[in-house]
Amino acid sequence: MGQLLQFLRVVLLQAAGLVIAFGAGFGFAWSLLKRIFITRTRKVLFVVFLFGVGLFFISSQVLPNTVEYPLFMKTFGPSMTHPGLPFKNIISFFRHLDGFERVENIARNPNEVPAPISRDHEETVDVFLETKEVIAEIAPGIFYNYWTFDGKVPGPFLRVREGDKVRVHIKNNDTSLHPHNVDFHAVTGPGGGATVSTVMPGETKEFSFKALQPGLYIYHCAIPNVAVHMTHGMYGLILVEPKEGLPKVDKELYVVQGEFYSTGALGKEGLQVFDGEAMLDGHPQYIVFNGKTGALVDTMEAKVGERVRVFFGNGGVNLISSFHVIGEIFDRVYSEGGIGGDVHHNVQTTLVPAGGATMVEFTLEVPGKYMFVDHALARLDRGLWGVLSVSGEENKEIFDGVMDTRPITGH
Ligand SMILES: [Cu+2]
Repeated sequence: MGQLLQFLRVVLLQAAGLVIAFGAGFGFAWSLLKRIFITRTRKVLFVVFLFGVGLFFISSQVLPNTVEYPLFMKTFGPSMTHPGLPFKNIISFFRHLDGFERVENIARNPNEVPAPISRDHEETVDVFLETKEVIAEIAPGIFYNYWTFDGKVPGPFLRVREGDKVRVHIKNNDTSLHPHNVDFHAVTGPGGGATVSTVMPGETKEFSFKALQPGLYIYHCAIPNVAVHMTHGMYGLILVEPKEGLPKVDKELYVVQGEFYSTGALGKEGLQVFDGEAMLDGHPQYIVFNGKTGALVDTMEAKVGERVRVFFGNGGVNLISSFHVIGEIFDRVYSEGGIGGDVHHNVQTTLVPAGGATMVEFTLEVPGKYMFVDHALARLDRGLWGVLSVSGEENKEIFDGVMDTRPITGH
């Protein structure tokens, strides 16, 4: 209830501001008219004339079809839904606020990667996904209504083998307020599965597909407005391993970049309402790895001598990622997540498009802290960074120097 009042306060303040501005403007115009036109009839006629002209020019632009937030949004996507939130949804969200699960930590642990597939034959693999709308912190003290696969962002890392038949079981939790579905980029078929997997709250569905081509693929919810569902956290990765498997490594990490659009400015505390206009404009308040700021701090560790593979995806919905690990060079990059084509060697920064993925591999030679970033570095301040801590023996042959531990405060 308190949160609803907080949201309504913003809307009411905006409305009050508008009334005050219009009132003062009208009073000012009226006092001017008094001087120009002497008779009352002429004054009134002139005001009616201005009102008529104004109505003619703005009517087609601003009259909303439904009452929603933000007001007056008009878009041209393939579905009838656009990134505004109908007021009735906002009200029902706040009415059900107590019914939502509060998730202590929305971030998917980057170490949650299933072991490589050891079998040498095709199988039918069952995959279970549950769509769930929850409330969790995006940053300390800042709460967001996440829509998820299995209550974490990103959804679970799925691992199958080329040629496998994948049987997908999708359930929409009964506390959800929206329908959801799943579109796997690994699927050959209409909508990547979205056309046959839409589940209303409380509903369960099943469909299957054959994993024809090896690669690392994004999966995501594709209910219109698709961008709105994705940017609430509905994405994850599925790896279709090639028949011969991938080269052996010592550690595999799972990282997905995503954008979050809130009406409150960056750092504004409390429960944040989704901002459809900011999404259309491509101005996210938060850009993060694994669902929240700090998700990859104190969660990634490795040892000198280990070979690391990062499964990296980009949930979008606007930005392209320039994925880079500070202090490392990617020995191998499976560009755009494709397996079976050329592998790129000795790459510093690799592009990952929205709705795309990549796999990078490197060997750790020297201990220390290695930052994961999108090298569009202005995004660091929106939360887009993580740290891989590497312990082990120094190797002066490769890296030698004295660490400067003085605080650096200059600009
Ligand atoms: Cu959805």
